[in-house]
Amino acid sequence: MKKITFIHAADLHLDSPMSGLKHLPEAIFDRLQESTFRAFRKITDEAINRQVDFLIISGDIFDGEDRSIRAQTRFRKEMDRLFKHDIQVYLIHGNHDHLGGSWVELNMPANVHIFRDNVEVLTYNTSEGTSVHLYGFSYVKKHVLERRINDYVKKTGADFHIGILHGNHEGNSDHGNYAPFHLRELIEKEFDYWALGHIHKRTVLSEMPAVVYPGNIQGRHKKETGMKGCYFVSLAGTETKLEFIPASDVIWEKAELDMARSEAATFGDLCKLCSMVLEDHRHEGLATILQITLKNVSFETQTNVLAEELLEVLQEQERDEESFVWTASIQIEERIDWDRDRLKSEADFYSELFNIIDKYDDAEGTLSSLYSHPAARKYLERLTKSEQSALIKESEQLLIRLLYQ
Ligand SMILES: [Mn+2]
Repeated sequence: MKKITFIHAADLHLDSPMSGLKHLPEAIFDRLQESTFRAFRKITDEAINRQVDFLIISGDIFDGEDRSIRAQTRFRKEMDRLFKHDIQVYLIHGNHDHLGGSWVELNMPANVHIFRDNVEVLTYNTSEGTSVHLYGFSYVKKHVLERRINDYVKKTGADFHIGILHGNHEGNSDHGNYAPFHLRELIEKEFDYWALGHIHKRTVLSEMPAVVYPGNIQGRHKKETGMKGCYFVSLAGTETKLEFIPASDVIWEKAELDMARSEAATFGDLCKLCSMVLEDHRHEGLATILQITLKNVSFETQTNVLAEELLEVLQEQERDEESFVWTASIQIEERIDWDRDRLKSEADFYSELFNIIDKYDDAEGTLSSLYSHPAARKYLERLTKSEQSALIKESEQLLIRLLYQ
């Protein structure tokens, strides 16, 4: 039976600057800065150990269009290792490392096949006589907004057909709408596998045929949570097998602690409780960056002081750990132990206040002086709708607290 195996990865974003995280202790920041390289190393290790036919990388190999020398050198080192093991690499460049940028070019070994700016077909043959056609194109500029899917035309004469595409599955608004496509359009091509890139969240859009976003290989900020990696794929006859391979060296995670259900009476108790949460999130040999939310914290607690001191305790005990769980933030949600109706019956003032809060729809206007501040605006991302409503809820709680105490 005709058979091939390969690894499909995407969005390596090698040498991501991890901006906005410079406040971390040096050792932790260094670990993060190395993380994209270490994650990629795990992938090439797997390719060698499993003796795959080839590795596919579906765009955004480099984070910056200048393709830092550091990133290219480290990437080439991995390509050389694969070359020695006779493993081919098929790659396309995406919106981050598009061909229009300017960089100092390091030559890659002969096993690395880079698709150019028009969809082209490359052929791979195994020694057992199985043949594969691979289709793909690289971004010539950052913003490729045109539909490119019609340029993929099946060329007969191979046992397997694999489409490689960096683009947006239409309807996904979290990522730039580059080279958009509908799933139906991919399926109509009658390929055996679609190796997608661009969306950083791992998603299998279809299983027959397999249409796969492996996601990025290493989370780069608090919104890219969980273990990330690549897929080991085997195509045998008409059967496709997918196996996820974890690759991240640093994992971003979230934890919630419900104080209404905990026995923590003192600060010491709370520290102990949080330490247990840290242990639950420790992954041997890996690093974790954790955001903790304490829910239902009682009304009387001095929340600012609590969060600050707790954070210090939790961070201090992790400083020298190899497999650290670094608490990046402690979010405190107070217990709502007042209800609107009761307050309204106490004074008309509260009815009016709640009315204003419910009708309020100008978070952006209120925050505009912050967002136009020359120093602050560089670090701020636009608030999403749900972040805005969380902020309004928090403000309500603060107001009631100040008014009622
Ligand atoms: Mn990307």
